[in-house]
Amino acid sequence: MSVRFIHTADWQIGMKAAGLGNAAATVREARIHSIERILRLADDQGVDFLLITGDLFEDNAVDRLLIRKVGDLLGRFSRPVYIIPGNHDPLVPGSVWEHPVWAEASNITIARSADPIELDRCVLYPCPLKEKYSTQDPTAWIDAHQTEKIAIGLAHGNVEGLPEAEPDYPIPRDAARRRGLDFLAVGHWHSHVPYPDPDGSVRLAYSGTHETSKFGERDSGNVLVVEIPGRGATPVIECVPTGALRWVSSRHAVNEEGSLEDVLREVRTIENPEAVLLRLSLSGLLFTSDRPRLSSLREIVGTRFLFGAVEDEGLIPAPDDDAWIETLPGGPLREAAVRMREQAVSGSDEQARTVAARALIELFDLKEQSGT
Ligand SMILES: [Mn+2]
Repeated sequence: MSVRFIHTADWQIGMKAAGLGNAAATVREARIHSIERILRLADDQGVDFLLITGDLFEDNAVDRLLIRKVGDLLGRFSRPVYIIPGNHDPLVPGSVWEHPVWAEASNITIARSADPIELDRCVLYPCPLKEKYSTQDPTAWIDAHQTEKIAIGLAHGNVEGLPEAEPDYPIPRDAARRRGLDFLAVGHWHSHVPYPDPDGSVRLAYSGTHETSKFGERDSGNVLVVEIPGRGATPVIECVPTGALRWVSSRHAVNEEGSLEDVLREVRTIENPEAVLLRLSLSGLLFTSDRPRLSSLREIVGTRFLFGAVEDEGLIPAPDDDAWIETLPGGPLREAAVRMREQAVSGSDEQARTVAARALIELFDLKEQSGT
């Protein structure tokens, strides 16, 4: 008798999305719209239930209206939903889990204690978090070896081997086998990460967040549809994209005249820019003839995308390309430009070089605008 479910985590509802200006509201709303997409997927796939393994909310202080909104959304869903509190929304006095919406919805179970939940064809082993930090393995209490039904764990923490120094809620890499689980659904890491056993079967995985939450996430914006054919059988896992927004970090080192043209071309071909957050980092040499292209880039990135930022602090004026300085009127202005030029190329430290390069670029722009 198989069990089929959706594993998701880290919705981080109420996330501030700071530093994104006008795009922040859209980014926050997208996290709620993607929930609707997950519920439709659950219906299409005919799953038995939904597992949410922690950090459904950004923190315990989020707007109570948001809790009501998400609770109602899940409460209207036709299938059971099992939720564990994570380290962002731990089960503490005054937490989001005290809101009446959770008791109103008969299909939602907030796991408030580390006790098995026995269902028709499986047993769930939830590991709710009750504080923000801990050095304890949250799955340590589980012993499912004697269970005859399919055994599924729900946990939130850092699987051993992640590039994080702090031993915060550490989860052993072989926790599923060690505890006798057929599958251990883990939250906390925002990218999808499967942990294959030596035989290739995956019994422990991060689903990752359902909607990308920041730049640099490697494989986020998905849920996992998991089917376990029977007790001891290898889970069949499908990673399904659910995110609507794309966060693109693009780095370019430009060192030849005209190479900004390639960057422009790439930026112009990004599809659905209104659903893309773009961070474009430029480094290398800025040639006078490329200045209009840089202006075009700034204009396109700044207006066409949901959010766009051009980080061009790494650009310095090309050394052999300072003819424009000679066209400045003689006197203090030209002398200052010459000194900045020297600083930009051979300043004593990186900061001094960067500051001088910025000043020089701004001076050039001023010159262009004034037509001198
Ligand atoms: Mn977390």
